[in-house]
Amino acid sequence: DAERLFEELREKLSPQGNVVSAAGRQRTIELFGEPLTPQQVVERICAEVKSGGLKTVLEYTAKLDRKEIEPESFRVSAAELEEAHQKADPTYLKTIRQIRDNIHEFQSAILSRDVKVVRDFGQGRVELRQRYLPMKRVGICVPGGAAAYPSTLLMTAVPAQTAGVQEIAVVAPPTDFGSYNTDLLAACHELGVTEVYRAGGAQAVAAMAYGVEGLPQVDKIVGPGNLFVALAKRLVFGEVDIDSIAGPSEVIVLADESADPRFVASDLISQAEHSPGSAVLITWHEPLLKAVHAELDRQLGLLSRGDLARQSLEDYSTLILADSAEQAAITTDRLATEHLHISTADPEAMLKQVQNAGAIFLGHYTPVALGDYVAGPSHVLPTGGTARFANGLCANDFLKRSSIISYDKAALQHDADNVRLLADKEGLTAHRNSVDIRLQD
Ligand code: HSO
Ligand code: ZN
Repeated sequence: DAERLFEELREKLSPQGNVVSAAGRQRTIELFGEPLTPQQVVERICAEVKSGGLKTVLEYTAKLDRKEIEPESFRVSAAELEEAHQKADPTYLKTIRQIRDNIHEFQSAILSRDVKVVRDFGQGRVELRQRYLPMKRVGICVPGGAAAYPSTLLMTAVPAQTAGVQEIAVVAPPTDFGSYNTDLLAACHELGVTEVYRAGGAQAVAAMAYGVEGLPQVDKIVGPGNLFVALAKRLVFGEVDIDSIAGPSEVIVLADESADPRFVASDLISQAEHSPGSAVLITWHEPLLKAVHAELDRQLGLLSRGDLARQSLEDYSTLILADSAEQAAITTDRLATEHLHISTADPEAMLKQVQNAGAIFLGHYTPVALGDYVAGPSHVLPTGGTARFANGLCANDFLKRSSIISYDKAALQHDADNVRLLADKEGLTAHRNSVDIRLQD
């Protein structure tokens, strides 16, 4: 039946499934001389880092990342950051600055601003406010397993800076794609990010969540990572805040007869090349589906990561022929994808029909890569069907808010009976008394 088919589809499309619900179903790993689930491995690493500190982080780095790091070189030195910046291609640095400005422009436009509500009772006056302040210290995970991701640094650090976060700590695995990547280090220097640490996986998350020698505890941990990073973030939540838990990249392209099959195929492959990545075409125009199929094959043969992308397309992707645009919209909504590309003649009309998607790209000239790299909204987005309830990262995620309440005596008088009544209902006489005592005379 339709429901079963849908569940199967969802299962197929998610390389990790929803990270949270899939954690229990992952294969066990032989790691400490016994078979452990990823969840158990992460629990163990986090507990040990909490008690053992930096020494334990470095032990796990040696064991899991096969990299011996001395305590002195855990943090990337200022000289290293400067040197990477100095040697970097000036055009690259200029691009970093332009993208930073784009991100900053959008993120400051959406930044929550303080709100004040005044309630005037003739004599009495109530002032209610909401005040936003930035978090003090934030930790960012930059992945570095399968490819280098300076873009992820931009898409996390710049929103934090826009919010006014003063201290930003970046962790990246000790690989050539991670914290030994000179493009990444140069970008850190360009953005004024001075704290970069060589660690990845659960041990890096635990280090930031609990604090270790040389790396003080952060208030919030954000950024993508593999299953171990995701599970560790979930584990330390409560000790610190986290962003939503992002799994592998996904895209749905909704396309009608106006779409160019070459464009559509290129968008599908571009998310599949993240490897793993999931790419879905939904169309109600059969000739397009066939043309995209042929075009996928042609383009995969031409691309350097074509084989990786082909694997993702085989494992986690599908081309769907819908009965109608309406049906396509319903399926899209149920999959609640990370990226939705609406490649139709009237994308605004389709946009109205879809509610669940992390980021939505309109029209034939807005490939997802624009959002991945330059546009301004963060590319850290909800995956695995979580766009049903979760949001992409933005500057507001680095703010905390306080409500501020202020009454004068006449206003207290005005609301006193309502307080008394509820205090009586709850039997909390001291609550009632705190009002009575002020209004006695
Ligand atoms: N598509 C990824 C972000 C990214 N793309 C980084 C290229 N570099 C997020 O889903
Ligand atoms: Zn991407």
